[in-house]
Amino acid sequence: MDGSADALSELYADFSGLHMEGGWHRVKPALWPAPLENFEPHHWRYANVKPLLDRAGKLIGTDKAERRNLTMTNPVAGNLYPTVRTIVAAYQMIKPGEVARAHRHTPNALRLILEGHGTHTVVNGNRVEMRPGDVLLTPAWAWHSHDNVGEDDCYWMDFLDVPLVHLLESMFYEPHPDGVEQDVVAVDHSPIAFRWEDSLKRLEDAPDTPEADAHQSIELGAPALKTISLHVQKLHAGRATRPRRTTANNIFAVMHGEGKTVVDGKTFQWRFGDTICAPAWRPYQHAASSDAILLKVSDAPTMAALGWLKQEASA
Ligand code: GTQ
Ligand code: FE2
Repeated sequence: MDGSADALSELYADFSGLHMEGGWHRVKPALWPAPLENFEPHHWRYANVKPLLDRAGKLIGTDKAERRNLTMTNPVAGNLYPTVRTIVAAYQMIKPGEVARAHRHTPNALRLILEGHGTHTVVNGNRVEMRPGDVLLTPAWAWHSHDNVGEDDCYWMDFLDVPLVHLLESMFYEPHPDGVEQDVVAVDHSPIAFRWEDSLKRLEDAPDTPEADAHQSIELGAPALKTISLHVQKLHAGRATRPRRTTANNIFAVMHGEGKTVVDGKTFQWRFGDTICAPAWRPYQHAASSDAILLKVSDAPTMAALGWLKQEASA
């Protein structure tokens, strides 16, 4: 091989002319030995979020915003939307008397109710009350609206696989032609509703799991959604979990108690309503100062379906 430097540069110029590149000549490699540190570990405090939602509540009505939601944007440089690669998390608030109009979309969604009574979600014609600690599912393409007929401002967290849908270019969205669904049926028990009191009961009977990322854990649905799994996890006061890492992208929402989580060397002190993200392959470890309960929202089902779910204890 004795191609001259000039001949090589000409070849590379001709590659670009055809919108091509030599695999050996890439500016950035296409393959690497292990997941990159891309999305950042981060912590959002409910105490900071709530006043912002209240201010938005004074300025933005359901006429201007179909949803009064505040998304958690991962701080990695250049990011405009996802919380982790495949999932976006948001806080949402709905005021007494408001209706968040019906729509449907290909992204899967779920909600974790934080505070307030009198709020409902209507999913495919079934109207279900949402109470604090409850988790409600909105599977892909299901019609859904929310309403608040109570006296409290209601706060919850949303999790959606919108960033995955963006990556796969599979987005469809449509508003309901009637604004909200007609002929709605009130239901209390529903496969899309996981009640706080049921989760607490199941957790009490759950075995101790010293090797896992929580001391006791139950799964909601199996999995809850095709792309997202949900685990309600108990952390016992004064006892740290084993540090681990996984290819799954995980988001933790604090349902109860106080503690700290170390994600890849960053320490986050959390309390009720906070959100912590542990992006793929970042080691994480929890330690609660009082008995605590987290909701783990994970893209593990996506990774598993594709054969890419890997997890291990880490240092
Ligand atoms: O409540 O339907 O945070 O469609 C983002 C998109 C909430 C919802 C979000 C949504 C919703
Ligand atoms: Fe939606």
